[in-house]
Amino acid sequence: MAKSKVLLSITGFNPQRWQELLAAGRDVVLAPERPDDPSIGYAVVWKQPPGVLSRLPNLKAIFSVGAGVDHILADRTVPDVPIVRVVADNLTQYMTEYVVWRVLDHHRSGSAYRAQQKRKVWRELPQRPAQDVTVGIMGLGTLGRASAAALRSLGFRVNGWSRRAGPVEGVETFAGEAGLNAFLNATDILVVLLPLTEATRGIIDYALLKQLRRRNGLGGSVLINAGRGRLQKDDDILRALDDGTLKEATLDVFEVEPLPKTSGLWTHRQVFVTPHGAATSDPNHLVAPMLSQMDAHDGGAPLKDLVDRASGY
Ligand code: NDP
Ligand code: OXD
Repeated sequence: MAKSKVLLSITGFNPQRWQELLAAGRDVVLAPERPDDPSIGYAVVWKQPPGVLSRLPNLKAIFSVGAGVDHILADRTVPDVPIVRVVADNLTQYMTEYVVWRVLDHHRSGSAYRAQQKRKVWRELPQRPAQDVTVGIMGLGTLGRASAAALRSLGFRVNGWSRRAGPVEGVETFAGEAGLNAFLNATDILVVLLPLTEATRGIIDYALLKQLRRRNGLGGSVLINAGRGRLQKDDDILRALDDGTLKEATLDVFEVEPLPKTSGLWTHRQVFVTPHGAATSDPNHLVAPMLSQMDAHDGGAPLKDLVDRASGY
């Protein structure tokens, strides 16, 4: 029997490589000729246009091109079929590199040295050992745990916050609303690796940033957000930077993407901006496992890395 087709629906970047690689395993449809095309069994999507999945009668599962799935669930018409997200060593490695890079850069006064270099200033800045610094990670999932392990191996103290309580080796863990303030009060560098859900939208606001620890010698607390932009309030971050609540921030994600040219975050001297590229989804690493899952599922195997629709991640 012929394999069912894959609908590839990607907005915001070129789907060509995804299409080429998927076509090695199944027929690929970029836009169905009919919204109720019965030959489509799977969809591979990033920010699909609303409604594009809603009437496919034989859709068996939706594959997200990323680890996050808020871009899929934003479309209220998404049918009630399983959603598979990306859990892959390659993506985890990229995110771990990003988090370690940004934590070390803040920790080792990267922005101050870059400013000194511009003025040809030869002046050594104070150092403190990593053991004196606590990195608090919001979101202790696949990506948060990997970053925690890498930071621990460098000597940082690592705390983590998640929805449900549970132990993580070498990490002091906090959970839920009840644990949030204690977690923040013990955090010097805050790393955000949460999914965007109804419960997390806008969580990184001024009041939350005010709870971070500001210890003498460290020069203030630091925010690193590589989760999702709508977890944060851009204006609250600017306010916190301007009144000294925050010393510096690294932001990979923003309320509106691409970050509008008018945003004060672009030019703020205490802000480091990257264009939602902390961990790129690389089709060369991700398509083969997707095709294998589709074949295995057609043969009766359960899907892996499923999203819990009720929790939104
Ligand atoms: P996971 O689903 O593995 O982990 C999510 C973590 O967030 C879990 O620890 C979960 O808690 C916690 N969490 C969820 N909701 C809440 C809540 N309401 N309160 C407290 N904690 C909560 O996701 P990943 O680690 O794989 O990815 C995390 C996010 O990173 C993605 O959703 C995506 O938005 C973002 N991302 C960004 C990229 C970029 O390039 N900038 C690239 C890849 C991902 P619990 O453990 O209790 O379930
Ligand atoms: C993801 C992303 O969710 O790249 O994987 O943002």
